[in-house]
Amino acid sequence: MEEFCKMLPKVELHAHINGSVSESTIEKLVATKQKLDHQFSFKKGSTATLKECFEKFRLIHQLTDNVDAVYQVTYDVIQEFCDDNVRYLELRSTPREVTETGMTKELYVDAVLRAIRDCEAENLDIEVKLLLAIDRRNGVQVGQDTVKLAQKFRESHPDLVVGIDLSGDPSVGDGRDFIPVFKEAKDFGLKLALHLCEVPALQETMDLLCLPPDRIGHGTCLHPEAGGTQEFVDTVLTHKTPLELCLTSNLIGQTVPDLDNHQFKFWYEKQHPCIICTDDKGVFSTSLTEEYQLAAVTFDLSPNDLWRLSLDSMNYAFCEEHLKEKLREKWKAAKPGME
Ligand code: 6MZ
Repeated sequence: MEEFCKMLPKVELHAHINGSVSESTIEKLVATKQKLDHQFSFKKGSTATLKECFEKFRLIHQLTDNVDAVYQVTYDVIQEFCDDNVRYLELRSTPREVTETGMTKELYVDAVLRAIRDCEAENLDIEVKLLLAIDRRNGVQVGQDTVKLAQKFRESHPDLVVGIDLSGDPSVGDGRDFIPVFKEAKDFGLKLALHLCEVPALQETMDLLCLPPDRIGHGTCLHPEAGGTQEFVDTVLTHKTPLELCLTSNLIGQTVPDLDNHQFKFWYEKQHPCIICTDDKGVFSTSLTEEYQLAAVTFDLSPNDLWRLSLDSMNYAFCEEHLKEKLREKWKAAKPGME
């Protein structure tokens, strides 16, 4: 099964750049700093609180405080996903400014896009797109600025900048405050991938679900057994909003009690669009191959089921239909006879 999951062409639709940074990239970056001696990722099988997960991002951000580091991380993350046979990758990242190093948010996004373009120029067997992330901790004005930035870079890179993400500590703020910002993004043709109900959030969820977003990140607590409501479930089913599901992330962050009770089962049994993703492959010491393996073992999925899950994920990508069509050929070539 391990070999099958590795060779399977895969689609990654939920990967935060700074959470995806590998140990080898960390080593390169630490070498440029003095006196940084931290544990940047969780060991396999460990658990943490979500607060502790967010503390890791803060540490990594100290390493990626300049454009060279942002470029390096993005470049390495793309290469690593490609080595893992990910053939279509949507990265997301929160533009950051750091006065001491002269990094502005524009320079941040520029560094990410340069890394994507450089990988493209190397003819890697992977297609990469970018979503700009709004960190809910930073408030609506920053959200507004992020959408403006996305609009600007979409004009110069229409083939790369495809959407907006809402992420950050789910226990902070009210997602409803961002609704006008999301509507503006949508009007401009940007897609919406929103972290929703990663923890129980009865107040904001319904209004955000009704936008509707183009995809939901996690949705851990949407269904009644996990603290959600039947109304949430019905709304997601009505809109057919795909779910980006990250098993190891939810397990380590303890937003699910155990994998048997992961929301994947609930939605997959309803034949609802489910996409297996890594979230933060560096911080959670995983890979997309491992996430597929974990899904196979936990939910008793056959190679044919996995092949179908992976191929169907292409349907929910934020790219042009002709690119999806072209990429689907890779699945047919990888496993003839599977339908
Ligand atoms: C919510 C998350 C997250 O943007 O600096 N992020 N937000 N829930 C999660 N589940 C564990 N994992 C990552 O990548 C790091 C940022 O992504 C968001 C957080 O805002 C984090 O600071 P970038 O590339």
